[in-house]
Amino acid sequence: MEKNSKPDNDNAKLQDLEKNREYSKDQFITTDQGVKINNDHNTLKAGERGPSLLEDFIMREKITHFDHERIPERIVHARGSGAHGYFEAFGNVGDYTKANFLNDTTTKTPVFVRFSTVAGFRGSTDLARDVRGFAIKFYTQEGIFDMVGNNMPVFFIQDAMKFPDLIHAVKPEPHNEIPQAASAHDTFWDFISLMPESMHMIMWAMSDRAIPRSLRMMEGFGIHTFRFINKEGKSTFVKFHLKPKLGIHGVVWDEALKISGNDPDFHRRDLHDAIEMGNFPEWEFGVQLVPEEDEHKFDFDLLDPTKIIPEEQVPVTKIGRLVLNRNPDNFFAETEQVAFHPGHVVPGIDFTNDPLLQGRLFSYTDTQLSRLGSPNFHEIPINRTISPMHNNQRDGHMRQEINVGKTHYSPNSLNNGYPEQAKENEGGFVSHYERVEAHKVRERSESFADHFSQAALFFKSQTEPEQNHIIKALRFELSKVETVAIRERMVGLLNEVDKKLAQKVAEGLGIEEPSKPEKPMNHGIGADADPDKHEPKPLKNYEPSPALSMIKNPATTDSIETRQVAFICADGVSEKSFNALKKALEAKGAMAKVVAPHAGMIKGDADTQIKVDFASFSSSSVLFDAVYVLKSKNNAMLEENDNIIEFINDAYRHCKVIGFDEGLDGLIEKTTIGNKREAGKDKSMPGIIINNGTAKAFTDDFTTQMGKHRIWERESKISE
Ligand code: HDE
Repeated sequence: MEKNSKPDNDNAKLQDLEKNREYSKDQFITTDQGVKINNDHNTLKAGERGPSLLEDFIMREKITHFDHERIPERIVHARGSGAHGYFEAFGNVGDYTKANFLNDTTTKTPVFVRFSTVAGFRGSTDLARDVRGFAIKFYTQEGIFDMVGNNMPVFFIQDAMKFPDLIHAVKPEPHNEIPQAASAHDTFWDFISLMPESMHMIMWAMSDRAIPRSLRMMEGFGIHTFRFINKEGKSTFVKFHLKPKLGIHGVVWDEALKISGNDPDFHRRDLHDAIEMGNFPEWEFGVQLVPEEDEHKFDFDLLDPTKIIPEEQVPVTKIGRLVLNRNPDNFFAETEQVAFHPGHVVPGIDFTNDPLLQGRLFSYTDTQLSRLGSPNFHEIPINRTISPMHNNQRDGHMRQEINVGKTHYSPNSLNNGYPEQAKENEGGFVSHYERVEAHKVRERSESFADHFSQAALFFKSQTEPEQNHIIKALRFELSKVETVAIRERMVGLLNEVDKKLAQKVAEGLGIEEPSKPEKPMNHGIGADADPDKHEPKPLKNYEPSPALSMIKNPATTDSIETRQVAFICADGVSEKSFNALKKALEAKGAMAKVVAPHAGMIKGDADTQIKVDFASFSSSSVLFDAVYVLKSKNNAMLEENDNIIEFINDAYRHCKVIGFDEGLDGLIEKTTIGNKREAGKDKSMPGIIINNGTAKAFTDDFTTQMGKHRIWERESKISE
């Protein structure tokens, strides 16, 4: 769809937004008051070289507006990217929920989705090692439902009271505001090392899930257990899941660091470009359902947000499809001003007593009041419901609505009692009829005390390369911690999860042996940090769960759709080679991008002009999924180019598939591949494919190997 064009589909929210869209094509520039401006470039002055005049309302208006353009960024999840789309229900959950949008298969529900990192500021890198927010606003006919989730199914803490502490600890340190968008520093690990309940989440946060290849290749989770409520008022516990069509993929850490330098907007660009190209990101929306009667059948508490329900135990039922098919027209108006809230629910969905969720139910409206500045933030176009909205709330900063009539209270007789309350059978929201009888206590339930069993389950469910990545991530992070006691405490906690893991991390940190943690909660420092009375429970020995591994995950496919391959070419490039792989990639939905020693155009060996997408001096292989080096009449041009040699070396190090045309031995010799080959260290050279002229064999091999995403067997041969 052409940018700025009017919505051409039946998306009711996009049409609603149309009332607020402004198109300047063929228009004069005016002041905010609509007066046409004759000269917008020069201040009104007393003489060409004289002082500026206060009467210049045009200049004053322009500068004043500019002075006030910024609003506070989100306290967490400040860095984000959004897109419009729709949700389509499969219509198979009618027995469990009366929510219309989950049952009506004839209506596409408009959505706006915002992905985010958590810790970094608004301008920070997309590739930070961090949790990703995955927040969906469903504009349903019955009001707005927000699923404000993450790309990991558990959280660091069990009670909302600790959230400010967690966030203070992970954000840049207060004395020097360092480091940006990174958890690798003392305060974060100090807090974590005193917080055994965070160990399960730490496993996820140190895994490759924290460095996604693309926002389009992440799972999404609602985390907390919610409730579905059906027409009879019966409640079923529910966990929300989103499974990406393109599988779940990450990058490697060294790559993430380099992407941050090469293109800090990597994820934002990828999402934007994919949608512009018509490669619409897609997820299946699924639920795990647990009958209310089974609440206590698990050996963990369903209300504990540091626990998953293993998918092997309760399978995910797919109930719909989420597609993102339009970029926002204006980042600030839409992606920045969108306001999510886990408390935005519609009839058929309700809360549980998860103490983290309960705290969130307070926090999100509260935060919008300072971020967006007014209780009228629901009137901002992106936040406005498409269902009818009437109530007796009035006034406040920037009120848009003009409420007609003289009653704004209830009960009233002057307006015949309107707006009137809706009975349950008229669609009125009625909270679940849950019986609660208890003492008021500031305590954590004993059923929340098993902090290590699911952390161990996660670790043991990973494949070997994935386990190694967790070990390396922990080594990296903890090596940046300056206080040795914190490192030691962390190793002690890891030892409670998995001995091998702790041992390996300890080796990297030069710690001789992981010692039994000196009960971190009762340790000298922060002795009364946690008034939790319950001793952590002993480890349970669970069977591994393949659904927890990205590599073994049933949602991971070998599709190479939308993947980008760098074609390294010089003038005189073999057009036969070029066209053969390009065609094979395109047939599988992947793309060839030309990287050459200079920008502009290069000439093929049959004199075709080929557009260069990236000059080697302003690009890097970390921005691509695989590399193909093509022979040309002038191979020396590549051999002598250090950028190209580094390009190939990085692709090798990051375990990517690399194809070479035959006859490029001179170049190969100059790369790591040449060194390893020479030294006989890497005879089999997995993922290094030589094109000896049999086009089909080469292209088949190349695309099949790319489908593996990374050639992990190579990793063990790379020393760090
Ligand atoms: Fe949030 N969180 N959060 N959070 N959260 C915010 O709301 C908060 C938590 C999540 O793209 C804030 O509008 C508390 C869990 C996402 O705009 C704030 C607690 C999960 C986003 C807030 C949590 C999330 C936020 C900041 C502990 C995963 C970004 C700006 C009880 C299920 C939404 C804002 C977007 C944003 C509070 C924990 C997800 C301050 C108090 C658990 C995806 O209200």
